[in-house]
Amino acid sequence: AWRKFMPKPFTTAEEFEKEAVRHIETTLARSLYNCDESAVYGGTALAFRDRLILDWNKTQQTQTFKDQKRVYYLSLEFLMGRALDNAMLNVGQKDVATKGLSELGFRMEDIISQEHDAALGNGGLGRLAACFLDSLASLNYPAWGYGLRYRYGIFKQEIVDGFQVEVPDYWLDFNPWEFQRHDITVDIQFYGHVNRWQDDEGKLQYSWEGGEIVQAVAFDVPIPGYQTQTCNNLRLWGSKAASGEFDFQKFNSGEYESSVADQQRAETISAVLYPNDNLERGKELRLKQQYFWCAASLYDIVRRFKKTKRAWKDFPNAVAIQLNDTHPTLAIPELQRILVDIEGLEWDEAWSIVQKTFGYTNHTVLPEALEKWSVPLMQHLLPRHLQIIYDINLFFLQKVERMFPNDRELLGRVSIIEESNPKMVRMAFLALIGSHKVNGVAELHSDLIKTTIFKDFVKIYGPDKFTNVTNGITPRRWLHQANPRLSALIASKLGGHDFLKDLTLLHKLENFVDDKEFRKEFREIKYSNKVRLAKYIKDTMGITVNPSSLFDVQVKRIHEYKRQQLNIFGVIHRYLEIKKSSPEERKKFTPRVSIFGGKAAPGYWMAKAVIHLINRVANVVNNDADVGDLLKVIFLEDYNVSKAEIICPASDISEHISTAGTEASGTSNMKFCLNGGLIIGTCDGANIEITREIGEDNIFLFGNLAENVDDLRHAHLYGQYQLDPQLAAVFDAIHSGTFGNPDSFEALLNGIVEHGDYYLVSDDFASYIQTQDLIDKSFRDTEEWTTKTILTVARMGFFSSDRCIDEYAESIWNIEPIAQEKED
Ligand code: 26W
Repeated sequence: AWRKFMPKPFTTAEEFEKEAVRHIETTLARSLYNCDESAVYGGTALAFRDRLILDWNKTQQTQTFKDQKRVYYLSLEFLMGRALDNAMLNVGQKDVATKGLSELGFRMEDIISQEHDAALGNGGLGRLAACFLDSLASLNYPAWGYGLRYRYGIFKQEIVDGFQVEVPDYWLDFNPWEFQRHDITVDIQFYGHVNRWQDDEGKLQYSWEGGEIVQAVAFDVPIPGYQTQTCNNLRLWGSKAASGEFDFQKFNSGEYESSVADQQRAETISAVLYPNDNLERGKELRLKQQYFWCAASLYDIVRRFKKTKRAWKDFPNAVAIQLNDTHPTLAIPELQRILVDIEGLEWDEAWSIVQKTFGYTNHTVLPEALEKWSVPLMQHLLPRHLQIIYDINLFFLQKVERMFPNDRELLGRVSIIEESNPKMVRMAFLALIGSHKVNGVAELHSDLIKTTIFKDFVKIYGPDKFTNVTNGITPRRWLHQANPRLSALIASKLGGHDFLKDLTLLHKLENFVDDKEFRKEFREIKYSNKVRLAKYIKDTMGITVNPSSLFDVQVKRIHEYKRQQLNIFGVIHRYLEIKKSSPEERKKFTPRVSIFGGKAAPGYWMAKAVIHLINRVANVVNNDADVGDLLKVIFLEDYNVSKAEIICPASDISEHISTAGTEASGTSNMKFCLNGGLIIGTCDGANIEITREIGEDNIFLFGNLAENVDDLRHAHLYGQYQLDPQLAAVFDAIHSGTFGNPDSFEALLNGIVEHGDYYLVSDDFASYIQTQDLIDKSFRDTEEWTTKTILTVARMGFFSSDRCIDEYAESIWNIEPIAQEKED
């Protein structure tokens, strides 16, 4: 009946202004005569939010009504970045709003940049989750994300005297994109003990009693699809003291302080994102976060299923749950506990439901990143779950024993429990055993997990349990939003923006590779993106860089395996070459700007030393009159999603140079290529598939192959170790104090010279330098370079996260999109 009262979304600039101004005056209570950019951001966001909410409500209603199978994406990280621009482009009203804002005297760019990044993630894994949500909604899949509502996202990075300093990222002052659901709360239990008894039929029953309760509160975030009415939901859980927990006894008996302290302790669970990337630290609070979020999410999913009154065996036909790495693995014993202890199912029946429900994505083979939790800690925090894990393990090992009798060593190798002191629960094994499919994130990576960490499990389950889904990125944010001019140029040639929904259409650009006018515009767009980045560098750092120089970019988390040290040693090598050449010889150098960005985990000293070295080198090189425009070194502070949107369209070359076999996929490699930048890279992760798609002529590969890495490492430790002579010259320069006190870099150099060069920096150095020289030559040939960059863009269609999500939907989740009703 109330349909006739439903608000109508704005359609013209004037209607937009009316809505925005109304929100500024009333919702935000800001008078128009002291209205600044932040207020206008608020009004604009709220005007678009109204529009989104209508789609959102309708989508949720339709999904409930249709009752098709849904997928739930469990991720401890969602690196969303800003929401406004994305909302405007997806809804398709950005032009209207831009006109409206300019009539009010504001520039759209300035308004967009008022928004705080939602930085609830570390790096690749969190950003992948965000791209997946965009694709799921754009393809009309019924899907929810589940995560934690951290009050502090990844820290803000400041560079002080060349060192990284971490500053807390409080981002919730004004966040119009979340809705607290005061009515949706779940009580989550910790600690306590297990009671065991026999019921009337003599069956053993278990219940988990006592301990403490923390309340989970739902915060919902709308996820709009591109040019569709589908608007999915991301549910983030915040923690607070359970109502019974805020102890009125204590409160009244004068223990006000301790009752407030209880409250704060509860809120600590969702306070802060752990800033480690690819490094496991085993902290109790992290385990608490994991269980809190898994238990709340499962309770929610089960509650929704129970409303449909379907039989339990139907659960996997209604629900698919994807585990984004091992962080949500506790969802497996938690579902088993709900089904057996609470719902009264038989163990085997429950376990078969569990296995059909879950899928597990592995994102790393680095041993230091594999999660293990100590048995005593789990016993203390989650006593019933530990029992269940032991039972899962027992039944699993019995099965292995029957398949491979008398292989004790095999049992030890595949056991979920590592027999160390203390004993440890191996989360990756639990995730694998509790899922029906395990996938890697690029072909090489998916092959590697089958021959290394999960080798024994291929024998046990057969190869079909393992599959590959090569990562992708959303072209909406990473092309259309980040590079609007390139998107418009492509649209003008392909007759519209359909390629944003089917990225393989880009291949038609090959028809224009010889079109003079097109080539010129393509180059001009790259140049203007470089001018924009140069201006950003000037404004934030006061350093002038020449946009005609070759822009060489490496932005990603700082990690030894990603080898930013190889890059900076290469820069030093170049500097030494420039210094020793005559003024005449100097004319032959291709002017370069080496741009770095990325955060180091706060306790990762080696990564911090790399940041320090880059900044020291920058100081020397940028102030050396002999060098001038030939070389500039820039370390961009606080690399994040919104900065990536400026950086990715502005590169000529980007570096993806991890030691072969260490980078599971990489996704920024895709972002740079899609924006017409070329790659210098190793044969690692998705670089290999990028090469296959775009052609060997259009990528600069170098270095040793994954298959040789073990032998090389072995040779370093037990054979004669020969430092590459050009690298030795670089080390001499560092030792002689060219870049300040060499003591700061002792550990970094010793890792290579004394401790076996685990990441093969020296082995790959000559090949790296040679390849960089090749790039210099190629870049000077503007026509050749233009052809390479156009062909690269044209052939990147495969790397859309839409393709990736369709593969998950088909081969892992078995879900279908919701048919869209035609608009009247
Ligand atoms: C427990 C500590 C910890 C924290 C984060 C361990 C591991 C992680 C992540 C799995 C690390 C990560 O982000 N991995 C990256 O995932 C991307 C998306 O699949 C890949 O593209 C990257 O290659 C991989 O490093």
